[in-house]
Amino acid sequence: MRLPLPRIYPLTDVNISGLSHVEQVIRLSEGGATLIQLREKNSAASDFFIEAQKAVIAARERGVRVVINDRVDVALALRADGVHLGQDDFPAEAARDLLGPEAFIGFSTHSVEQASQAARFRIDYLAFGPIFATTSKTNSEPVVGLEKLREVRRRVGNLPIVGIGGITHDNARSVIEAGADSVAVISVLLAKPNQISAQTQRLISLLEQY
Ligand code: 3NM
Repeated sequence: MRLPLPRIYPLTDVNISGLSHVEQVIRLSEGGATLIQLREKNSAASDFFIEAQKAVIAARERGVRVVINDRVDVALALRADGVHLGQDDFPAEAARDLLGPEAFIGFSTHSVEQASQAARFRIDYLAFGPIFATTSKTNSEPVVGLEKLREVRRRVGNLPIVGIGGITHDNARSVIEAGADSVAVISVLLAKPNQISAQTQRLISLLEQY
């Protein structure tokens, strides 16, 4: 295990923010984010590569770690800090073999069974969600809720857990209290692009006491 997960883990979203990945990285890091996932579900690999490269450079200049959603090839080529994989993405174990022991690898799970299984992989954290209802992900899985999160916490030993889905300033503490180490968020930080830094700062200070 490398560096511990920060309490907040923002994901970029060009549609929700209306901003490029690099601009989102700049604003999120100005607000205090230290780990950011670049998530791109629409653009061509060639376009995403260029955008991600700019974002990785900006992140590096600011001492921020960057994880690439889904694209192991992009993560490898850009020497990003790691990759985040979904259930149907490139297999996590194969990603570990490709990226090496230092890469930061996360894996999405949507049920207690998936989470228990994921705990056997060589991953750095598992994401569990959606904890609450979300409109940020198309074809989102059914809501899992806080009780299932508590169960996952009991089952996966000390593997770090990232709660995701519908997390806001109002419910973020409950996610940490239920056993998540970190909250992954999109819309609460990005929906108002000129408030990204302020909302990031606000969420970090809200979770500071834990
Ligand atoms: N993955 P927001 S929920 C990208 O359940 C993503 O794995 C989820 O966005 C999962 O913070 C989700 O705006 C969307 O709800 C998170």
